[in-house]
Amino acid sequence: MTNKFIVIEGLEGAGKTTACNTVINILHQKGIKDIVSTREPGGTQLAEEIRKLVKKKFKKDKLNYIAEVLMLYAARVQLVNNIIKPALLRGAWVVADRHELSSQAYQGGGRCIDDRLMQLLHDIVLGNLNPELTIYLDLPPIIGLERARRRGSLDRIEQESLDFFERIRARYLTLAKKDKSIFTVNAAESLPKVTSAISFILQSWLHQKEQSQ
Ligand code: Z5A
Repeated sequence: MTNKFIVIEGLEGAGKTTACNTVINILHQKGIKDIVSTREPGGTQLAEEIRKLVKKKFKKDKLNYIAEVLMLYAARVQLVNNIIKPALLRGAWVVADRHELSSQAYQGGGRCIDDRLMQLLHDIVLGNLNPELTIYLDLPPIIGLERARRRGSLDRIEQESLDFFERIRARYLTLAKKDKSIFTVNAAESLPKVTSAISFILQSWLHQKEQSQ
């Protein structure tokens, strides 16, 4: 069920939204029409409401990190069951702007949430649903935050310390090293270079997929 599931990952300002559009354009050029694009947290009516809560800074009620991870998985379980799984089951492609790797990096790496809770949430919410291809856009957090800052005011998570984002990046890199389905792109390069790296990875992957069928 999962072999048409592509995920784009990375820190803020890494260029994920731009990369998702590149992937979708390449799939369109291949004649693929049934493509569902998602973003996390979000992508369903309820999950979009959770997204607003996750990004909001409450003056008198600091968001507990366990509450944060539970909210993210609550949004994910809605998206997975109501959008992603039905799309994959009918044979559509799914192109996702963030998925579970974000939780592993931000909540597991950044917030230092216990591995046992992360594993439990993974098992309950995703079971054996795995993306076939993940493109991780790697860049130093200082560059990504600067890009995000240029776009407007920073949300609750974006206002965290540089240390927090360095831990997230380190976790992304560790996870990418261990998993052959994750391809790392240097997102500090210029936009045309990043786009051409993504295009190369995707075209090679699609070619290999066609050969093995
Ligand atoms: N979060 C979490 O903690 N745990 C989870 O499990 C999940 C999420 C799923 C989602 O926020 C927040 O939730 C995020 C992690 C957390 N919080 N933080 N911090 P979001 O979706 O609003 O934000 P984002 O995911 O970080 O996306 P973004 O800031 O919109 O960045 P982006 O999509 O990666 O980049 P972009 O919009 O394509 O590009 C940003 C700008 O940079 C834009 O002006 C581009 O033209 C420019 N850009 C892009 N690439 C380049 C290059 N190569 N050179 C120069 N300029 C570039």
